[in-house]
Amino acid sequence: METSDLIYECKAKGRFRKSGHTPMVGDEVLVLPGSREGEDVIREILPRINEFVRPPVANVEVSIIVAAAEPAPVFSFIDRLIVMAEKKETEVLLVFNKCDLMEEEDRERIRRIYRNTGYELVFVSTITGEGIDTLKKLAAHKKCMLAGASGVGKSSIANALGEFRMETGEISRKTRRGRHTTRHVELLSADGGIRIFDTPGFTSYEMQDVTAEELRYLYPEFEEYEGNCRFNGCMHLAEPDCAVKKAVEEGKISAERYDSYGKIYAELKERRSY
Ligand SMILES: Nc1nc2c(ncn2[C@@H]2O[C@H](COP(=O)(O)OP(=O)(O)O)[C@@H](O)[C@H]2O)c(=O)[nH]1
Ligand SMILES: [Mg+2]
Ligand SMILES: [Zn+2]
Repeated sequence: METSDLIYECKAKGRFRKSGHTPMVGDEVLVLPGSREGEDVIREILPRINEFVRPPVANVEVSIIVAAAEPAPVFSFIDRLIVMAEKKETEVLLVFNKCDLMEEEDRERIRRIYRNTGYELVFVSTITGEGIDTLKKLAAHKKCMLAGASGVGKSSIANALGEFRMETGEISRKTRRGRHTTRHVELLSADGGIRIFDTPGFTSYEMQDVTAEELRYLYPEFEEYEGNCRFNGCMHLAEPDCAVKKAVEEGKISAERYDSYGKIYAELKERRSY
């Protein structure tokens, strides 16, 4: 357990285990100080703003969603991560790394795709240092989690933000069963108020909570058109007189974002019919 200037080693009381409500990494807790070092006890877990299952962390305030010049961004994958982050009600920060390898036209395209989402978009390079200070300012004093495909530079970014010395370029270890080994998760802190969960980021496991019907509410740029479609409960897909589709045609919503919406919707629909 950590405070502004101290780290305490605490025991969780047995009653937490019995109730199934056990402390998670990222929890805010009330501590009853013990008479000796190492005897402090967690009395109460304060209400969580959210919980993730894989990795098991709580109170993620910002999802730093990372893509890169290479491996080339897969926009439908980025949007799936955004959807999960929105579902958990975290702030979304879009980071495009390896911008030392990007042409201005690549940046323009990315800016255009996310223009009406309201998300902060930061181009960074852990090699040249571009954008790192901006990212530090945006992430400061919040509990952040990095998410993104393997190889985009999540560990490199964490190290650039706080000199955490995370292993980079490693290929994720798998067990013989082909599953990722469960590893110890930590909330790391560094100077400047940077706090990052030391995990490879959330997985599609969290997608289980998302329904096809609510997907449209997880695309912030659709919001201003809600209620303007001919049909109540319009999913903005095959329906006629759809205000969202009209906005796509007029270039007010990007075609890439709308495409990913359709893809993710179809996936969620299929999954539910199992
Ligand atoms: N050109 C370039 N390469 C980078 C940059 N940041 C990271 N890399 C490289 O990308 C590879 C993957 O980085 P890593 O941080 O391990 O990615 P992770 O799998 O998302 O944690 C490593 O070989 C890094 O050296 C960058 O800004 N520019
Ligand atoms: Mg890594
Ligand atoms: Zn519609």
